[in-house]
Amino acid sequence: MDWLRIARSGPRKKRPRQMDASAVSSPHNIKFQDLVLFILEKKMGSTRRTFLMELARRKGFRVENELSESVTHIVAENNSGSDVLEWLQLQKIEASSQFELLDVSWLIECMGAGKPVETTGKHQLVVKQDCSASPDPGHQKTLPLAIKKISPYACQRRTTLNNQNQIFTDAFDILAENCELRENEESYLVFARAASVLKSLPFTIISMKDTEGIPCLGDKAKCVIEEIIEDGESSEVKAVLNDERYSSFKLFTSVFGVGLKTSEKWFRMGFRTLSQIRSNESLKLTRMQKAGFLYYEDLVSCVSRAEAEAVSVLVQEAVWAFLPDAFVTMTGGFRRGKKSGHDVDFLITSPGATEEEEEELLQKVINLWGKEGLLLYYDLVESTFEKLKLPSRKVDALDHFQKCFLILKLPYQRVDSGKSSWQEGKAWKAIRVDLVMCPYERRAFALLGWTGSRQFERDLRRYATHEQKMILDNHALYDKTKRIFLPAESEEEIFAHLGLDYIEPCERNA
Ligand code: DCT
Ligand code: MG
Repeated sequence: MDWLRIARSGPRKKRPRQMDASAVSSPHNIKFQDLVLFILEKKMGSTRRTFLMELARRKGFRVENELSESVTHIVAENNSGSDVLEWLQLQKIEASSQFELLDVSWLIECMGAGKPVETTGKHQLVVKQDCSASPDPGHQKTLPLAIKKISPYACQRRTTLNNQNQIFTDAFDILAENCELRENEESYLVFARAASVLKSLPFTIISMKDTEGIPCLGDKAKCVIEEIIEDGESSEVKAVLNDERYSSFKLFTSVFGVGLKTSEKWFRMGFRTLSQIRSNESLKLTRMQKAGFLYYEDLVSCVSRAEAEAVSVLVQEAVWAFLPDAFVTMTGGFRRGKKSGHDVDFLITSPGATEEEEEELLQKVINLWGKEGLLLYYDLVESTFEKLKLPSRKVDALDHFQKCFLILKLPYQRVDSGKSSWQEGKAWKAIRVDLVMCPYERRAFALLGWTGSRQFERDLRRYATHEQKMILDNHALYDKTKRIFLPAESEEEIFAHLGLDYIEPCERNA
């Protein structure tokens, strides 16, 4: 131990404490070889740090004087996760190092137990980002990501489903939704971006100090956070939840085929419940809305992963009956690792199909399901795709591929599990399915676009435009400076063209 250094950095007035001679001279036996501790002096003070280091060493722990590559556990006291991250940033440690950031309570428990105790959420100042949905453990991202400056673009952040700030993000999601229903785009973005950045944080915000240096948090967003920290809830969110217009719009738009315009009309007509609408015979409903009401209960209950997998088999069977070489990929939320969703999205593409075969596939699949009695509703939208057209500059523009919005009748016996959500005496469940057919050479762009999340896609396009002078949409990437299209065979290539680190689908839950 470097006693000289510690004695110098200790309080001036007091003399260095008299140490047990054996503790100073004899090296302690290291019992726990797998752990290398470093105790942060900041806010703890040197006296207490020295005491804890000595105690831990006596108990058989290896404790380093300096932060180094070999450290596995950093222990801090009176520091929040962001305090420690800020301090670490100044240390310029190698980004490859991996360690846990723990509160001193963990060390105290270890001292009591005389051995390392398991690190749990209550000890962790910064929790490792969970990438459980990724099949490749080599892609696990740990702490150093958080040390890097947080980007204002969602496509430069890794956002898993392990949300450490749900109390805040739930509030922002409600506020954003309310703005969206009121068609207030500007405020929608304020709240949606705040929710998105908080979902990416590897630590929980516990005080306003933790919000320092986090982008996308303006005064409006900070006020909401502060209120939740102080009172446990936001008065603005409470007001939205009690607002008649908000609850009516939420209810109306939960019907398949009902958008903002229809909701507005029904609200103005004085309707407040779905049964009022159902029983009013003078209302003209579209074919889509009729299906929406008919299968309402099934469609509002979320699609489970087991149900999505069963639908996937149905889609593959039907597609391969006509194009055996076709790739059928589940996209949307399920590709990002979500356990449930409001629909199941698929991208279909075939390397060997002629243009004609490609064009006819979805109609053939629909006809087959029709014959099999599996088709409850469909809307086939023809392709308006043109090879040489520049990508769309609109962030929210729908793509031009041929697609089909369906309601499928998923037979009960095709699902492995999740039977609890099924109604008694009914042998099937209505499921919303989206099929997209794209030309083979555009599959990487289509896959990237249909994987989402919405915020991730929005920021990818914003990033392309503002940081790279490129235009990206679901069909292509165009370099405005070089005036060329940049082709891509994979999502990785698109990220590389954009100068971005690759982000796994399970890290795109922005
Ligand atoms: N998408 C997009 N812009 C939109 C709508 C969708 O970029 N305006 C992309 C992102 C996700 C993908 O298409 C599928 O859309 P949804 O099914 O609406 O979203 P999801 O992420 O799959 O969510 P859910 O679980 O609710 O289906
Ligand atoms: Mg979806």
